[in-house]
Amino acid sequence: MATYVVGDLHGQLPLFENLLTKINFSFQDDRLIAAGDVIDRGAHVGELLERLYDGSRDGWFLPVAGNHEEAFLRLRDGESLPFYQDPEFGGARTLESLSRLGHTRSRRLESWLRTWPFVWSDSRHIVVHGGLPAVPGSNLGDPDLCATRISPSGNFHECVDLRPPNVLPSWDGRLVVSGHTIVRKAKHLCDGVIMVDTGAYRTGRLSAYCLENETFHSVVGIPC
Ligand SMILES: [Mn+2]
Repeated sequence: MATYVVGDLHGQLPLFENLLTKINFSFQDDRLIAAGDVIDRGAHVGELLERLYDGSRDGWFLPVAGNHEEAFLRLRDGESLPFYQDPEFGGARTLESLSRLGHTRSRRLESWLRTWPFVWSDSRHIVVHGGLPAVPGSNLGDPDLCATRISPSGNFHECVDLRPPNVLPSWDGRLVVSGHTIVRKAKHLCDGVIMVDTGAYRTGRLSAYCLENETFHSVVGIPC
């Protein structure tokens, strides 16, 4: 059994399929965790979500929410988020893609997105999109603060918004694996923190980290 954490997918279904092939992913025995930002920017958001929705029902896929999922759900709740459909943020791609799926399927996916947690963890690892909010007065993070701590900007939960140098190791020594900030190569940021987002939507490089083997994997292709 292997558990992989994949960086920000942003609708990159072909790259995702290539990655599964490259790591010889077993849908029976392995698990894959997405470190948030599965939606927006890419051309295949709806199809990718459907693939992952099936994967979660079959038990091999586990999601963690990113700032893009948080923004999408707030928009759906009627908030005015002018930045959401900016080309840079890429939300129009998600709205178009979901509308192509039709009302029933897109509502089912939206309901599922509402269940995504901010953190996945086990006894040795913590997966979060941005980083762990800092324990007051220290330079260590605490996953228990993820559900409540809001960014100073007021826009997002802090855990989906943090970037280096504010991506901190956990106070309890568990390894933190995060996305959100694009790195050229998936790597250790420092002791206790791994970054896996290699910016697939624009670089064509999609990366993952295997928790059990402590190995990095990536594929390179054409982003869509
Ligand atoms: Mn992000």
